[in-house]
Amino acid sequence: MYISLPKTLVIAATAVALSSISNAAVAPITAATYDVPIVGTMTDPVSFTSITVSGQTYSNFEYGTGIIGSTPGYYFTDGEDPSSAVAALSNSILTDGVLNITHGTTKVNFGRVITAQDLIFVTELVTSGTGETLAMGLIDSSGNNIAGTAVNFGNVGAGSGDLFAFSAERSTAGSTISATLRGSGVFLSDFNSTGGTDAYGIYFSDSSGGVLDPSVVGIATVPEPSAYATLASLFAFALVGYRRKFKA
Ligand SMILES: [Ca+2]
Ligand SMILES: [Ca+2]
Repeated sequence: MYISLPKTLVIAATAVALSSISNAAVAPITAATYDVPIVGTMTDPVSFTSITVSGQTYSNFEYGTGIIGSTPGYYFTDGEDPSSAVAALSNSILTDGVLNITHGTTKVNFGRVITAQDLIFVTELVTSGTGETLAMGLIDSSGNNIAGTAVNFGNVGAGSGDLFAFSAERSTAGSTISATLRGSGVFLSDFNSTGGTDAYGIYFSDSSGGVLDPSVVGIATVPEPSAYATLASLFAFALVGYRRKFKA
């Protein structure tokens, strides 16, 4: 026998399925928490413990290995001194990074296939205005650019406020930069295409020149709804046990 589901029920079920997939075009990091207290102008190393993008909070981060074609300068604060620009681009530290990267040759390889659930986020040192315009394409497992994937995402800090202020030193001149930090994130679906190849990372730059100064490039995974369900059921069991214990 053919059972026909009411149309409204089908629509409701579809809406639930779609709403569980969190996706966005380039979206700013609107809130964050850090591993050290953020007070005044920071001069010590700072890393994220969580970020919020498009209303979703992420706390599960992976960073990659920087690949730098040219030999740019880099920046860091008084409390840190990365060994190289590659080191500054490969770590979780927000207060060090690479200066004025070159288009198409600055990359980060995350060492695994990027999935539809991975938010790719980039933070940027800002010395004036609201940050630079971000261009990004995908790279394969060998670090080669995947043709046809690149897209211009617009201003890296559009719609957001500064995350915090910090005082950076240039590796080359030894001069100090007063800066703030902004950041944003994208999903695989936001790229022009995936090029039909597994993506392991990104190549990126300022879309209007070469003045993007990234401090961290990472991926943050959308929490699995099933993980929430498991946690919720564990919590329910624990609560039942707790109540029983007190009733006994
Ligand atoms: Ca860094
Ligand atoms: Ca900048």
